[in-house]
Amino acid sequence: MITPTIYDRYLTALLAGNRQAGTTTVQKLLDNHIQIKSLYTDLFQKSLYQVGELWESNKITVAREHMATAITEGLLNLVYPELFRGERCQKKIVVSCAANEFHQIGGKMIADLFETHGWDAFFLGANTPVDEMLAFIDEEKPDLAALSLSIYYNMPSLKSAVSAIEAHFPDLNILVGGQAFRWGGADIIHNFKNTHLLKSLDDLEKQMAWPV
Ligand code: B12
Repeated sequence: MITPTIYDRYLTALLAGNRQAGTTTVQKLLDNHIQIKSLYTDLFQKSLYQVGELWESNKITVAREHMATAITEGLLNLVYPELFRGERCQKKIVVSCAANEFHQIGGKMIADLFETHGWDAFFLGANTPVDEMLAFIDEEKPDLAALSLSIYYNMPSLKSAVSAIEAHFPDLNILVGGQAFRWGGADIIHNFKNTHLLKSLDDLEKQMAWPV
């Protein structure tokens, strides 16, 4: 469990650039069998949202925000051995960010969570051009696709990606999510029959046995 003391110690280490202390905290939580979902939301996501607020209110520099983000991406790799422990279910998902979307940590978490449930998760990262995404889906023939969006003004880009995927792969279900949907966007998704907006990792886990 992530107590307020653990969280505060972690955030202090993150902002100070103390990778060793950050690693120790995360490794201890993993050794104590913390749920991956809790580690992701209650430590990594929570601290990065706080970093975002500090950055927005000019309390930390862009450089310090970049450093905290880079450290978090490194710490996510500590979780790697945990991802593949469960039984494999022979299902595939392709997870990506839309074109012009550079926030990739949320999408990576989605891919990781599917991996812990036995899926083969292909994570394409940030800013994937639509044509490249289509070509990859065609090569891998996944059971499901997922798109992550953080910036609301990138909604047209997400819409283009969803529209192209549905046109080329009419039977493929598409999950969309990310903090861009805090500011709206659900109406856009309603126009696509195979596209489903999920608000959180809890909602995602409920859908994990997606009927594909
Ligand atoms: C790190 C960061 C960056 C980095 C990203 C690097 C990287 N490697 O990812 C960089 C420097 C590139 C960046 C750039 C920008 N950023 Co920025 N960034 C952040 C920051 C601090 C953390 C992002 C993060 O990783 N969060 C943690 C993850 C885990 O959270 P998450 O993405 O929400 O994901 C969770 C859920 O949403 C969900 N989820 C996510 N995807 C999906 C998909 C599916 C299918 C499902 C089911 C669920 C799901 O699951 C995840 C786990 O729970 C945020 C602050 C914040 N509030 O997040 C600002 C933030 C997102 N950025 C912001 C802004 C404004 C920008 C810039 C426009 C700044 C600028 N002027 O250049 C650019 C835009 C770049 C672009 N075109 O994309 C604003 C967005 C405000 C808004 N209204 O849209 C924020 C909120 C900062 C703020 N104001 O507080 N940023």
